[in-house]
Amino acid sequence: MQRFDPRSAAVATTCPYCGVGCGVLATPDGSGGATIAGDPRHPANFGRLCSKGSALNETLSLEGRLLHPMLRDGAQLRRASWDEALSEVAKGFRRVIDAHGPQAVAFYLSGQLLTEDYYAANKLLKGFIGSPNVDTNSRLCMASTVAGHKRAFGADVVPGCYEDLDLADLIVLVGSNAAWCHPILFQRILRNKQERGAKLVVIDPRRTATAEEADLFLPIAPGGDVALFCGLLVHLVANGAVRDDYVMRHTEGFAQTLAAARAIAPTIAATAAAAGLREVDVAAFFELFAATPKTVTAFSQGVNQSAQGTDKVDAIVHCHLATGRIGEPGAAPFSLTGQPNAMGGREVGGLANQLAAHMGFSEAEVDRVRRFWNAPRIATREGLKAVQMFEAIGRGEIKALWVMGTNPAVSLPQADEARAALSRLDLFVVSDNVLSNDTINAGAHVLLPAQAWGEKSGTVTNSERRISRQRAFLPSPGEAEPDWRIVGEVAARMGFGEAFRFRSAADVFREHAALSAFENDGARSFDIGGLAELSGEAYDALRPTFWPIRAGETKGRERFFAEGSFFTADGKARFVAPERPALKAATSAAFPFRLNTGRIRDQWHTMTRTGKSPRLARHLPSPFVEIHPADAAAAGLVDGGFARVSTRHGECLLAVAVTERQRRGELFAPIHWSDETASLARVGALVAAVTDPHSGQPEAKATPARIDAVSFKSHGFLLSRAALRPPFAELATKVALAHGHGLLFASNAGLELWRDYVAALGDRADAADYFDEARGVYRAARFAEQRVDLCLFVGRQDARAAFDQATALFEKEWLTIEERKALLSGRAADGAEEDGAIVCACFGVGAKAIDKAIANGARSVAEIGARLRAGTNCGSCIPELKRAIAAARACCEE
Ligand SMILES: Nc1nc2c(c(=O)[nH]1)N[C@H]1C(S)=C(S)[C@@H](COP(=O)(O)OP(=O)(O)OC[C@H]3O[C@@H](n4cnc5c(=O)[nH]c(N)nc54)[C@H](O)[C@@H]3O)O[C@H]1N2
Ligand SMILES: Nc1nc2c(c(=O)[nH]1)N[C@H]1C(S)=C(S)[C@@H](COP(=O)(O)OP(=O)(O)OC[C@H]3O[C@@H](n4cnc5c(=O)[nH]c(N)nc54)[C@H](O)[C@@H]3O)O[C@H]1N2
Ligand code: SF4
Ligand SMILES: [Mo]
Repeated sequence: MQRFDPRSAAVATTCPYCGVGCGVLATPDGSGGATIAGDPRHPANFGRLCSKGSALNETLSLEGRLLHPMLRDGAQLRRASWDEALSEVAKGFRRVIDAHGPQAVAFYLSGQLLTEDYYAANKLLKGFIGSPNVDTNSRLCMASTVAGHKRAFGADVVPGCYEDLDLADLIVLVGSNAAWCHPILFQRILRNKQERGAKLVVIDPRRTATAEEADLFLPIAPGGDVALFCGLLVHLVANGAVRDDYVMRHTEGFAQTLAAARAIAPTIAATAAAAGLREVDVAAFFELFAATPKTVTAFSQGVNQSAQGTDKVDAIVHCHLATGRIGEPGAAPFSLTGQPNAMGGREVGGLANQLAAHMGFSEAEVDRVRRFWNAPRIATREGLKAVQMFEAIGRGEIKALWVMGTNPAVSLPQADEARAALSRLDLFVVSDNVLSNDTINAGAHVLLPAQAWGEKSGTVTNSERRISRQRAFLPSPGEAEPDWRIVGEVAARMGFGEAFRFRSAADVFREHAALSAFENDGARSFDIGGLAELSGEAYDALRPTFWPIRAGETKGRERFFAEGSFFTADGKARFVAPERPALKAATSAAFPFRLNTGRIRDQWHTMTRTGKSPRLARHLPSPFVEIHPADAAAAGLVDGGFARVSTRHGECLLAVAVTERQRRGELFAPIHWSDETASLARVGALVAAVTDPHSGQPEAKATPARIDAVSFKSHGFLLSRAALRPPFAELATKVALAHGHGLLFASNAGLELWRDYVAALGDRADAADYFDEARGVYRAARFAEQRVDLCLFVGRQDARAAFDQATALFEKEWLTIEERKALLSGRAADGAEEDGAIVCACFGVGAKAIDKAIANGARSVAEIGARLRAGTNCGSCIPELKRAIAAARACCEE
């Protein structure tokens, strides 16, 4: 944990990762780095940070950063001036518009842009170029929630706030691995459990770290959620838990929806069968829910990323509407948003089916925005949603694309096709922070350097509708510029300068706030007119604020709908009968498994930032696929071996992790690795691009797949001061180190090849080798001064344990003779602590040390914390500490 001196020049900002939106205090060190601490005054986290937030200081280096505009010259990118690059973009768009019309231009944006950036980009394309084809990675993320909210509430409003998680007596997490993905909220939930005795139910096909903390865990079959919540609605009615007064006064459509629910899940037995659950578990859940007025049901991608995501969202919402558990302290359906500004993007209208400021494409709304922007060419109909947008690019209908703040060549479903489509573009512009990612490498014509977290300045909105400032605390490097300004410069060069006269982020924000209030008589939920006249100083000093905050108001609103007043024409909420639940794509003899995809604790998306952190790399350093032991045995797969996972759309080669946490017939693979960091682990390439009919969100968690064992002659790793990429490391993953480069690999090359490779690297002055042909082992180390310069391990076994140990030695400034010997033996030096896989990222505490502490008598998380400090800072590793204690106990009892 870093020491933080509150009197020093700390800047209060917001974490750039998940939608919890934690406040961060960053104290620049004057040489490009900063000390990071949680902001005790921020209402999202009250000073706490998770492992990713705590490691932000390790992601600030300028290595790999895009610092100057670049233009493509044949196969190469060359540095260009801003003027040249911007003119190229403006001229290119103009050329495409003249030849093919404005709809041949598209922008693909991101929930990691600031609200100001998002607003400017949306205004340029929809308002002035006149193309509706603006969509965002939120289509892959929150679109089903948006559609579900709009259908049920008449507007995209989250009815509750984080405090509800502290006040609820029952928290239901559906399709959410909050322990890893919203860790600080999860800790609030655990505190409520501990201090107030709240109950936790977790509904997920996998026994996740989140599930391990649950009082009741429902290992649901993929896609079983609609049936489960239909069954719950039926149960609530049958057991008198419905609030008839609320339903009568504030809702429409209850009877039809109940009839549909009865057709889908008439009884507990039918529900259990449809959801792949045990009847006792379903009954226990229903009874708990029926009996607990203060219930929050929080949900995330297990709900949204589904071809029935909108129905899933509303099936949950229905149970809250029926019981009147909405907008009351401690009672609400609650969407946990993913990205730091997923909400801001929804507010500005960054989705293709929205225009701006929660307005759509009705004639009256188009007319209103047209007048406000003074934009005669404004788009008048919905644009193409992400998946359709990339299909249109593939067909050659969209000819110019600007990608801002997202990495679609990795994150879109059927990512190989999406990537291939990019090569058809006449003009392909990317604004990013990095010089290289899979999207840029798909052939971008123009690269525009955007300011990154710590350099940029503006606002983001978190999951509870709270607007917070991100503030710059580092100088802007190279020629990087804020995205809103880059957009404005292109607009000016296209002749729209008048509408983009923003001098600061505050200017953009004020206009956005004014539009939200423009001719808004209360019919539009999103109204921040109260912030439309903020002075520059007030904007700089803005404290986290809930929306709405209307003109004349000084305080936002925490909760909605306790008294009805929905944003529909008649003020009533809508129950909407769901379709019969079914996954879109069926499994078959060729593709008998279901591939589920998602996140791990210590990486963020495509790793352009977290991938730089050595601390975060040590938890799960390389790409893998999880499979149930029985399925593994049947397929001839072993833990630590390798497998080819294939679907109709692509294939990956992944390490095999055999685990009881996985259901039979299902696979799970994390989404983080790309061609930038690994050889064949772009999991998006496997995922089918089938989408929800209402939200257009792809079903990223249930693609039919097959898995086959693959074997390599050897496994190993290479640690080196300079980046090396041996050509015969066929399957390789880059692993961040503090003072060098790590590569975990599998290879079919013979040992001699490896020996020759090391020999060819030169200098044998201070060298040690170990060659054992019979055992298939080759190890080499080169020393310079007192430290390791290079270390190579090749062997037949899974190299992970040796890797963890060698990494620790590699990072040392000088080694003892003992340690030098230990390095090649693959065993720890006498007396030295062996780490094992890092469990506690904050203090670098490994599994081995934890097991040892338990063996020496530590019986609880607190006792482990007292001995090793593990789990005492961010708490992200507490579920794993508990698992280790339980494992030790089970082992003793055997
Ligand atoms: N560490 C980390 N945290 C993150 C991110 C990250 O990259 N890394 N990304 C952020 C973003 S953008 C997002 S959107 C959030 C996502 O946060 P989460 O939604 O919590 O994360 P996921 O791992 O995508 O999926 C959640 C769970 O849904 C389960 N699931 C799959 N299918 C079903 C189903 O049919 N029904 C149910 N009930 N569950 C199912 C999966 O097994 C998985 O455990 O995380 C945010 N936080
Ligand atoms: N199979 C499968 N696919 C998924 C998911 C899944 O669960 N399964 N989840 C989906 C979800 S929920 C999400 S949110 C997406 C995330 O997927 P992406 O958005 O593609 O992933 P990131 O790695 O966050 O990409 C962000 C890019 O923006 C850059 N960047 C960061 N900040 C800025 C900035 O301020 N300005 C600019 N111009 N660039 C910036 C980064 O360097 C990086 O290249 O993945 C989706 N894809
Ligand atoms: S929970 Fe972690 S990743 Fe999410 S905002 Fe807070 S510190 Fe950042
Ligand atoms: Mo997301």
